[in-house]
Amino acid sequence: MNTATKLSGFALGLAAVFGAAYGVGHLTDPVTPAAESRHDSTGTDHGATDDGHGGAADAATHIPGGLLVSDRGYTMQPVDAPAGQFAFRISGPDGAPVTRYDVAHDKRMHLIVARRDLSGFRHVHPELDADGTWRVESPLGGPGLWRAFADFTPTGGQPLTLGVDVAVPGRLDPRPLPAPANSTTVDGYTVTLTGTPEPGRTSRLTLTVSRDGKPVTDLQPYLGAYGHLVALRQGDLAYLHVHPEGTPGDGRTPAGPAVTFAAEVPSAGAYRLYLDFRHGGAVHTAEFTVVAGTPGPTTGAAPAAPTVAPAAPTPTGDAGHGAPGHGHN
Ligand SMILES: [Cu+2]
Repeated sequence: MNTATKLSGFALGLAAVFGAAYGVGHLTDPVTPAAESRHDSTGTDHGATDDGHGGAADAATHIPGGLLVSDRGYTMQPVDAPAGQFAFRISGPDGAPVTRYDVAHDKRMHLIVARRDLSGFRHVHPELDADGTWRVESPLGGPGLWRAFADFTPTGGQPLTLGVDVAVPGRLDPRPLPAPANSTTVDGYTVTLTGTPEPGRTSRLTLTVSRDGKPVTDLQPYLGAYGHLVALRQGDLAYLHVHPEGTPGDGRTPAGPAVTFAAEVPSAGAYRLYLDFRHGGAVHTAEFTVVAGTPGPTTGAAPAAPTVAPAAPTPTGDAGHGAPGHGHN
């Protein structure tokens, strides 16, 4: 008994040390000192998962989505596909491909991809074969190291987001993360962002859509909402998917111009936000860089990207920021 108690005490100590070491290793990442001081709420989760000695399942429920290729018995496995197609399976706790999924936001599977430099974001909906293979026209828009996220709920299980790296060969010019901005343009729309995410607590983010200087008040429902917001953390692409307050047709949610989200980011640092909205029969994606937590010197992860500035919006500073952020194709 005593031995067992000591052993588990020792194991806990090890986990804490691993956690601390992991945190130190990440000081060079684009995480501000404020994030490190908070790392008891996020960093130790990584450490506890890394150590692999028991408690990993618990820890996995606390770390952000999309960082694990396998969680709670479910594993994402890319499979060979014809040129121009992307295919994968989800294997279940019994090792066999999962073929039964719950519908969430109109779809059984949401596949999100982005390059490791946060460019090239796409959100698509694959089709399921009878053998449990998901197939879709490849959303990978060119060379680079991509992260592919499968966002789904296996029937009888809990919602999961698994992530896997996929390399597309070819010449790649890593792109610096666009500077933080409160306004961006896409497909002729201007989208402005109010609110700043705060690490570890819920923040309201409101995105307002206008076109030719006029508010857009006839947004069209897309996957059961007037907007879908995905946030990816610079450095590890931790994944966050948020749905807005209110549902189309509930009698109190206007169809624009503002769509409000309640979002909680897991740490301080830089994030790329991707807002999908539908108007004129097409889905548009507006992208923003935001810095959560205490504005500070965020050092770019990519050698070529030393330009992530603290969130200090200036009225005249927005013009150049939006367009370069567009990662499509
Ligand atoms: Cu989707």
